[in-house]
Amino acid sequence: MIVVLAGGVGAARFLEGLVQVVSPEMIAAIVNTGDDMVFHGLHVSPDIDIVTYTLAGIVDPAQGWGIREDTTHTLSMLARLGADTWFKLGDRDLAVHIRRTELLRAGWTLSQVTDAFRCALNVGIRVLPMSDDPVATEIFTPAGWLHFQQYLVQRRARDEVRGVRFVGIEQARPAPGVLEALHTAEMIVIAPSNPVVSIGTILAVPGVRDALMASPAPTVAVSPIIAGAPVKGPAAPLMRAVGLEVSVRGVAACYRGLIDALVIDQADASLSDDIRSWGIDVMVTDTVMRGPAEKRRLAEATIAA
Ligand code: FO1
Ligand code: CA
Repeated sequence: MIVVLAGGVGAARFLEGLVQVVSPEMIAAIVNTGDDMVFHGLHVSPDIDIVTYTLAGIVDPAQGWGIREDTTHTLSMLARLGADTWFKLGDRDLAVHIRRTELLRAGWTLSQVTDAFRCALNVGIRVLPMSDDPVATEIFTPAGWLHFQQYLVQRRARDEVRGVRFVGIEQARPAPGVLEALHTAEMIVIAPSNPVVSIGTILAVPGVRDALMASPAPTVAVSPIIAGAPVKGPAAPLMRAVGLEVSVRGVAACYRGLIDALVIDQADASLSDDIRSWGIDVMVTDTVMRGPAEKRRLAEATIAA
């Protein structure tokens, strides 16, 4: 079993490559739920949905989130009724949140709902929420503490970042299957996701970091930073806020003690020796995932590392 720690878009694209080289039933993704938020009374799990929609082949390819060719009639009507509609939820996407919320209210856990949906959408890999307990990633800014989605989407990541916290993390238990997957993994991969607010959240769930450290399996991270900048998202201010350099060196520092190898882009080859001097193997390859062939090659390079 290959176990992948996953955030949203970067992880989903990486997993698309991995399923080309490893049979899907041999893959389990442990997915960040700190970005989850309630909109219009509905439980939205962005990273779980991004991973599931991408592997189901229905994601909007330009955005990397939401459903391809979705419409927004519901949101328009909600706006007319005075609802806050800064979070763009398409009509088909809303069906997922309606059904998820209905099942959660009927007593299902988030893991059970997630598994039912990935089966319904013919996704072969196991999709495990990091926890069934509520965790909210919040960003401290001059405007106070903001939910991650408020910081990122509503306020377009414009506020100065002064801190990060995961509300509820101390009480959060790893979801069923998470620790078991880490204990029995033959390989652990940290996907090219935000090290602070995607992977950092998963690692902060009590027991997860220890399970990773205790695993004899080779652990490889794929850098989400290329040439000093993230491929997507607000990683730079978030990394700086927790004292990490925005570079593959900062990624390596963040995962030091956890990983055996780091996959970095050719653009960062000159930093390899620094990272190797910390006892981390470095694999240099083209890490930009443009099309299916590049995704596949990155997955192959990661396994080779
Ligand atoms: N990201 C945006 O930048 N704007 C949106 O309006 C937006 C809506 C949205 C709806 C459903 C969903 O699953 C994801 C959505 N995202 C949106 C992406 C998402 O908020 C973030 O990219 C992830 O949380 C980061 O991993
Ligand atoms: Ca290990």
